[in-house]
Parts: sequence; structure tokens; C-alpha cells
Amino acid sequence: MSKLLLTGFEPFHTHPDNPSARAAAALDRLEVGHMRVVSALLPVEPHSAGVALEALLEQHQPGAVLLTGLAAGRPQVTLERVALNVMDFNIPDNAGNTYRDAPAHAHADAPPAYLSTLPLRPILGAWQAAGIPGHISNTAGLYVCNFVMYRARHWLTQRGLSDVPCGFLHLPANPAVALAVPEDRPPLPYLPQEEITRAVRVAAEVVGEGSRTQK
Ligand code: PCA
Repeated sequence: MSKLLLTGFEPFHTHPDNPSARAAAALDRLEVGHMRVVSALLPVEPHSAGVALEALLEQHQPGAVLLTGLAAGRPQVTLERVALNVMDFNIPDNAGNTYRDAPAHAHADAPPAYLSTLPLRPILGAWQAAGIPGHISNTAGLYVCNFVMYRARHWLTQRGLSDVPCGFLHLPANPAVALAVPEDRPPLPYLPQEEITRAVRVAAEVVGEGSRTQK
């Protein structure tokens, strides 16, 4: 059975929890269409995240790649349309580093951007049918989430696998993240973790079902 690689991220910055890690852990080994979910946790630091991601792609040779992370402040689940070959951090990563105007991949063969190859409109439609408001985002930011989407798409493209559905899903805060905001800071919109996990499951199901018609 073909594998759907589902990644979440460790907690980062001031957030004590990461809803993407919880969703990925909850959905590990789930059957979606003709695929089985294989979940993994990525560190919030570009070099180690890149190494971990490429090892996962090499090991599992996934038929689809669904990368997820937290976008604190966004009120809805969002599908990223594009990843840029840029790192420009507003907050340090978990190693304490802040990259400015740096490439995500410094090779001559690295294009400025990669588009998502996930079925964006079918996922939006499935969310709508499931009662989950969501939308397409035209920027994944320039932090570690953008970085892993760029690197995953680049890895697949370099190997002639650009038809493998691959992209990024940004998730709102869960209650643990929203509760950790100090009183003097603006409050964060949040969703219950179960609802966030359900949104990731519906997206994974659309991707897995798509593989049934393709293969
Ligand atoms: N969100 C960050 C990195 C890790 C995460 O969950 C981002 O949006 O780049």
C-alpha cells in the first residue's frame, strides 16, 4: 500500500504546544483511500528539519506528502499555494537562529518558488461538505513551514516525482496555544484540537482518494 507522509512540527517560539504534532500523531497509520498515513514530527530548525524530511522521503518513498504546521493568529485551516526559496525569520528558530534574506536551498538549480501539487480545490470542497471553513493562502510565510514545503517539492522534482501530490496545510491555534498567550498580548483565535485533527483527516482522505483514481 502506498504511503501518505504526514508531518507535524514540534512546539516553537512561545507556544507550549503544536496542533500539527497532535493531529499527525492522532492520524498515524490511518487508511485513506489507497494509502496509509505515516506520521512524523519535524524540528523547528531548517537544517535538522531538512535532513529529517529528506530521510523520511527516502525511507518511505511516499505517494503523497501532506506537511502541516501552526499559523498562530489565523482563524481557519489554510492550504498554502506556494513555497518561496527564501528564509526571512521574524522570530528565532528552536536553535536560536534568525535567518535574513537567505535561500531555502542555495543551489543553482533551485527555482525561486514551487507551487503546491495538492488538490487544493477538492480539499476546500471536502472541508466545506464536512462543515469546516478553510481557504487558500498565498503565502506560507518565510519561516520553517515555507522551508519544508520548498524542500519537499524540490526533492520530489529533482527525482522526476513532481506528480506526487505535495504541499502544506497551516493550522490555527488549539486551546493550549491560545491559553498560553499573556494577558497583555492580543488573544489568538483557536479551534478545539479535535476539529483541527478532523480538518487534517479530511484533507488526507481527499489526497488518498485521489490516488485511487490515478493508480
Ligand atoms: N509553524 C511555523 C514553523 C513550525 C510551525 O508549526 C511556520 O509557520 O513556519
